[in-house]
Amino acid sequence: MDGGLGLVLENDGNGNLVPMTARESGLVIPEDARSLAITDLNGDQRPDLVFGINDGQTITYLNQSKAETLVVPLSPSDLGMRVTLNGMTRELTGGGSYLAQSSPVLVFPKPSEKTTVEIRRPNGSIETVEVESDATILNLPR
Ligand SMILES: [Ca+2]
Repeated sequence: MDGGLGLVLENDGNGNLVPMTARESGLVIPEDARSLAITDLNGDQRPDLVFGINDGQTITYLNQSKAETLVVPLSPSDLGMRVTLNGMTRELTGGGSYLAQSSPVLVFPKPSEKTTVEIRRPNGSIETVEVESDATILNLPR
């Protein structure tokens, strides 16, 4: 996002990030992008992208995936919380983008069977909770 088209990195499944061409990613931001926030704009439980443009209008990309998700709604006071589901870890972060902030929601692929989720809270405590296979939202115990 330095005045070019931007760059999307795809995880190859082995922990390596591989650059995608604009044609492959479908993302083209031809203007002077300054920020990126991730949030669910249309309430379909799939994260959408919101680009802030320097001296220009916001550009949004709605997620076109049909994949089902499990969302974990958090609050800004949960910054630093890590949630691990089926070997995939998500962490709630703050800042990192100019005058923009992503939603405090973690999104995972929907598990195909009942599974255990590990929660690492900002104070270092670790706990586990069970998630049913048909769950689409996981509200963590407070
Ligand atoms: Ca969405």
